[in-house]
Amino acid sequence: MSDEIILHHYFTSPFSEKVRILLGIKGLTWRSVIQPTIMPKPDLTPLTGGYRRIPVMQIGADIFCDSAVIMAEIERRRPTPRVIHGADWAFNLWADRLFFQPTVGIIFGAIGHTVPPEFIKDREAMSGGRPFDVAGMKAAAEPMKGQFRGMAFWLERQLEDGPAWVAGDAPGLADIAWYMNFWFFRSALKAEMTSLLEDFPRVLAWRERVASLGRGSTRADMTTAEAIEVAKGANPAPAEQIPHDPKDPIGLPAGADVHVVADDYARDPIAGILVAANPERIVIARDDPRVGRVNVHFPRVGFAALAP
Ligand SMILES: N[C@@H](CCC(=O)N[C@@H](CS)C(=O)NCC(=O)O)C(=O)O
Repeated sequence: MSDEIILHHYFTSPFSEKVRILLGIKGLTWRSVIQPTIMPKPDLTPLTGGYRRIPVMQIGADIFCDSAVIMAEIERRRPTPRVIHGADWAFNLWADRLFFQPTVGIIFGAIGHTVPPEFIKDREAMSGGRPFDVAGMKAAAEPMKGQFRGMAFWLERQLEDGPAWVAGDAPGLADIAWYMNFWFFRSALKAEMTSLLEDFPRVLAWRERVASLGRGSTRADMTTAEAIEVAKGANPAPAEQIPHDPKDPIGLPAGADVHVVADDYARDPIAGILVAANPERIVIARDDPRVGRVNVHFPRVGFAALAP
């Protein structure tokens, strides 16, 4: 079935956990494709045109790169129950970047010395050569715990005043965004997280509420090779479904050759033909000998499209 949701991910990926929770809140069924945690990813990059991060969602020959556009597409396809309200995206970006920094610092400060050299090499290459500085992360771990605790305290206060969920009476993207960091921290360092937050009872109870939302149901797992076959046998969704905004500051018409680049890390340019750019996303079309024609979707915020 070419409209199945196929999630390319791996279990320890916090950005994938966001998507898995959204699938759970929506009660959706999805197929799970496990991708490698380091390069090469020979059955992922033909789909994405070189984008290597995780998660990636595939629906037929439409490929969604980055958890933000993945969640936007899931919400578009399955609007009820409503999970995303506009301003939630601000929480999401903050949690992906500013809240994620102390989380990563605490985790790798504690376990950095156990990380295999090939992982270190891969992540250094992904970040444009920035050293994976185990000693530096170790030294920064305690200050980072202070940052994490300070941000968790905002949530404790929020839950004191308000309903059970971060932004209202039902679980929403704000919960998903905040939760990702608690999930990642706890998966690596459960005792440390519990001790850091033991006097934040509302946060701990909320964490359990989010954890029990489920992760949707997975039909049978799919191999990476099967996912390639699905793309090959499908056509991208018609372009009319994704309006091109002529006012988009990209300043290029649909049909122009472009390179799409992330503005943070893993900045390898993804080449394609512009299908649409609008305030929500950038979509390019690509042809690949193994998968044929695919449309690759990126979130607008966090990515640029440049003339090659
Ligand atoms: N902004 C991206 C970030 C994705 C990201 O950094 N994912 C991590 C895994 S959680 C990753 O791709 N690491 C490198 C890799 O797995 O190859 C998103 O929201 O999806």
